Amino acid sequence: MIRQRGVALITAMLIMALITTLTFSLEWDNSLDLRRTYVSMYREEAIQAALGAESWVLTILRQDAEDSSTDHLGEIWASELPVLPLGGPGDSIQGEIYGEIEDLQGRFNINNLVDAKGEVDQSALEQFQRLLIALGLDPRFAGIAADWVDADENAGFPDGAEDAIYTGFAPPYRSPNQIISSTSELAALDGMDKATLDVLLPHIAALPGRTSVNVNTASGPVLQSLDADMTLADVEGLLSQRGESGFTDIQNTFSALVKPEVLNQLAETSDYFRLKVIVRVDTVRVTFYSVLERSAQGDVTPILRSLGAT
Ligand SMILES: [Ca+2]
Ligand SMILES: [Ca+2]
Repeated sequence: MIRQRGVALITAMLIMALITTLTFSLEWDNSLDLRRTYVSMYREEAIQAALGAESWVLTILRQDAEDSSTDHLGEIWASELPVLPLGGPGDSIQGEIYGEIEDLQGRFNINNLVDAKGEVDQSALEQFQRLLIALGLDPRFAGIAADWVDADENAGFPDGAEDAIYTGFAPPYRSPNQIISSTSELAALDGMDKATLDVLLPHIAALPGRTSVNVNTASGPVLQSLDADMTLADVEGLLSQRGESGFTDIQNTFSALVKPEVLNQLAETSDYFRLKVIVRVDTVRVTFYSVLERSAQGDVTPILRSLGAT
């Protein structure tokens, strides 16, 4: 009898313990659910705020096209957007939004590596090699990137990589053999590593079709890539000459520094910009990117939006 009662007691204690664990676990799940709901709500609010900033930026770029005939770093769009608080003093949710606009034509356009027929453009290939060297990176990546976007399946020589290489990787993949819409694709290039990509990415863009370089906004290494004989002193001279308001006469300034076929591809205006917005709502942070295309008539349209890490 005593023995049986003992068993009953132990069973009761076990059931109690189980119920307690179950309750605790339910409460934990509930609080996780609640947290998940808040996070997805805040994330949605952050994206809406970023879209609001984007439409504001469209009007800035539209207005810029009306007000000026060139694009340079002294213009309103080039200044960092002010940090704006989200939510008033009494609101329980606090956050802020800030961002910047960058001229993508101040960068080397990866899609310039091929012509309209999808064949490698030798002069762009050499320019990309010079950019890699100016950045202290391996110039072999120029030929490997050219193979990535060129239409054929013949690996370039001496530097190249086509599907014969990529299909041997684990997991295997194929090169697109066409122009790309995101420079992050270059992470897949044969031999590419994060350290190289981190140095390269701020100086390259992937724009729809071939574009000219806006020398008013180009980085030092991009200016240096314009000619094999361009020295660091030349680049420093150019940067100090252009100051914040850009070059007054690019033909005159560059004709002695670059070859005539490169001179033809230089510009002092831009059609492509990238907006980066960082929004914080409570503990949720969202980084929003939008590539903006401005037409000859001054209309501005978002052509590629993405969310990324800060
Ligand atoms: Ca302008
Ligand atoms: Ca190819």
